[in-house]
Amino acid sequence: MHDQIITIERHIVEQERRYPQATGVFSNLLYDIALAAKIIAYETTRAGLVEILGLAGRINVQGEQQMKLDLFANETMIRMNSYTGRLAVMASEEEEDIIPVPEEYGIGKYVLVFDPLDGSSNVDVNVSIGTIFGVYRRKSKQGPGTLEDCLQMGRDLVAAGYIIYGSSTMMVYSTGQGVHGFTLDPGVGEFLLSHPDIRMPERSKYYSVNQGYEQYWSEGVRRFTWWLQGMDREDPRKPLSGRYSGSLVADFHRNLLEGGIYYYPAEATKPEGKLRLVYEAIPLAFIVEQAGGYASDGQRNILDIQPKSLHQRIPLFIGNLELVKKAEEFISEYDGQ
Ligand code: P6P
Repeated sequence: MHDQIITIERHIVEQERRYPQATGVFSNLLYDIALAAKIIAYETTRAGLVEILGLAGRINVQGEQQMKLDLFANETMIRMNSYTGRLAVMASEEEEDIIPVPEEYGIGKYVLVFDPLDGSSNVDVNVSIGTIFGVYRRKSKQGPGTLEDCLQMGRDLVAAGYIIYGSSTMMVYSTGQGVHGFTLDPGVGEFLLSHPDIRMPERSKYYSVNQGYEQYWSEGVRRFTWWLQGMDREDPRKPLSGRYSGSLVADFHRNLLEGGIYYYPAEATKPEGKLRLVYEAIPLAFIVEQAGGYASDGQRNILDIQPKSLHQRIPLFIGNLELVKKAEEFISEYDGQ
């Protein structure tokens, strides 16, 4: 019996077949993202070999030094999606404003929001980094897409996913029909289905948080962390292992496969936390819910939050449903929220 080899292209077509009215535009958009991922993956693995390492000498909208790989990933995502006629508008973590698509190539009905390279400070130390993306249908009626098209709630996502550039390159995505993982075979240049229908394990192994900031946490977050570590005498539990890489996509991916929680809470010095709502928290919240997990800002489901601005920050607790709900309980009980 020969196991069938399913490429991401074939998987996308098979998913499209379930929608008789599908025109193929959405499937082609997902191909475009997969192709952009292959191009970024190629450069990422070469980053140590060409002068692309080191700072690009520019400051991005986040006020952070832009690594050349940041720029390359951003340019690649924009170039691969600007001339296809499938998008009405884009938004990127690296761009202050929305990114219009050139009208002469046709204005499409989809919206793409993305963080082209999250965790890029890890490039120079060869820790896994990632691309995060979300796809919506445009809400505006015609003409160029608008800012409102990019500020939609996660409930309205039609697809979301991420690419992790690590010991291997994987693309994980969902169109609302479960979560599926594909591993890039660099020799062939194809993403092959390696993790069909990913479900978060019942039992959690890890918790991911930067404990260097513990002094800035609220009482509720501190107590939640002690509970995770098995130090809550009123509610003892088996301690989880701490795993924090400084790369959201890498930590999220590990917890998705092995069970656990990642959190970047509000802090005294960062009342909205650090992570971005539109192109980090919302797409990953869509993925985790499709895999049986849950994502919250400490009080509400991330997917039910209406974004107000493109680069809005949000506290994020994401992973195993039981653990995220427990975080909400501690915050409610001790922080009066
Ligand atoms: P800190 C990377 O900059 C990032 O956005 C996430 O990928 C990562 O989890 C977090 O920030 C790391 O931030 O403050 O712990 O160094």
